[in-house]
Amino acid sequence: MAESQYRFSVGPWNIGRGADPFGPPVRPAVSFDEVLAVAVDLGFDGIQFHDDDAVPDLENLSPAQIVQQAEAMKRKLADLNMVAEFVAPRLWEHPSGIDGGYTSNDPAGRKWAIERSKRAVDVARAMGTDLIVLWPAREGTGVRESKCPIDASRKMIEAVNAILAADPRIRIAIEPKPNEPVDTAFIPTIGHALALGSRCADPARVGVLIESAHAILAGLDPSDEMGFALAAGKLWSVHLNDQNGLKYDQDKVFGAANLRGAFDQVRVLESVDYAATGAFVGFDVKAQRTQKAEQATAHLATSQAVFLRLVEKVRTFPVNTADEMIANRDYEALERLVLEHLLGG
Ligand code: XUL
Ligand code: MN
Repeated sequence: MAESQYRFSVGPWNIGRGADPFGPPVRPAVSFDEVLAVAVDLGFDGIQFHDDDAVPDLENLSPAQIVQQAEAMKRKLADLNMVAEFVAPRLWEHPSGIDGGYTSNDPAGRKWAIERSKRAVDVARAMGTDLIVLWPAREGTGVRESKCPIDASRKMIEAVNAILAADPRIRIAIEPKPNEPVDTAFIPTIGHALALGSRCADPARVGVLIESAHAILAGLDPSDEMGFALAAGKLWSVHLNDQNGLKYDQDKVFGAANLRGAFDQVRVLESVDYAATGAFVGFDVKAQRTQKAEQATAHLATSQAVFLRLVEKVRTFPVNTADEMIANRDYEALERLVLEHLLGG
């Protein structure tokens, strides 16, 4: 049974202003320093960064200035005993990425996306992390006939190869999501991400980050997605959260919609002693729009508390009894055992 200590991480975008597509912000902006203070308070060990979370306005800085600012950020984190978990190039907000980055129909857009990704590699190196996360946000279509899926697959591989070539130590974790902001994404699942990685120039340096909600949006079971990646030695980070069925990407508190599903995710992580690999447990959760500013970080504390309670639930699960039931093919008894255990019985 695993006994290792988990390392937790969070991104600045997880403490937000409460805006949604139907309304403006409902809370004041939260500075990066306040985010850091919350992370320290919660006992988190790592911060997840988009490239411009780490180096604001990087499009208007020289490569040398970018590195200088990233180094300053590293020092700021170190003073608080924190590290950067990963850096993700934010390709989906800039005008040059309007039609997707790597799969844009505009060659200038594709060139920009690769250059921007190389700057993200510089930022990662300067902040002391070897992990780049790629969420292929707009790498897909709203109108299916607007891009060729065969070409898109080739362009994605070219982009991943260019990033790998930028630094021989950099690793890439692809974070797939089937939709939003695009209607249909080219890399919708972990299977697609792993297949893409296996066709790149250096497959050993391409893995995945699994977000619970993204798997659910693809109609898949997050714990099985994790199991599939773990079997390949490719689960390099997780974004735990929850999702109430096929809606927009909700980023709910971990376990809030499906506590048993959350238990199953923790169970699969525990089964391989994920904590011992040094990989982080990240929470990609958002505060509810209705939450008042003073309590708008409770979603992080709750996600962490639920995770740790579920670790205890996994560690105290009556495995021998379950094994007997499985050997006897008495899955109704197993169902009852799991439910009673989760209910505290
Ligand atoms: C989007 C999402 C991103 C990535 C990081 O749904 O999850 O925030 O986690 O770019
Ligand atoms: Mn995420």
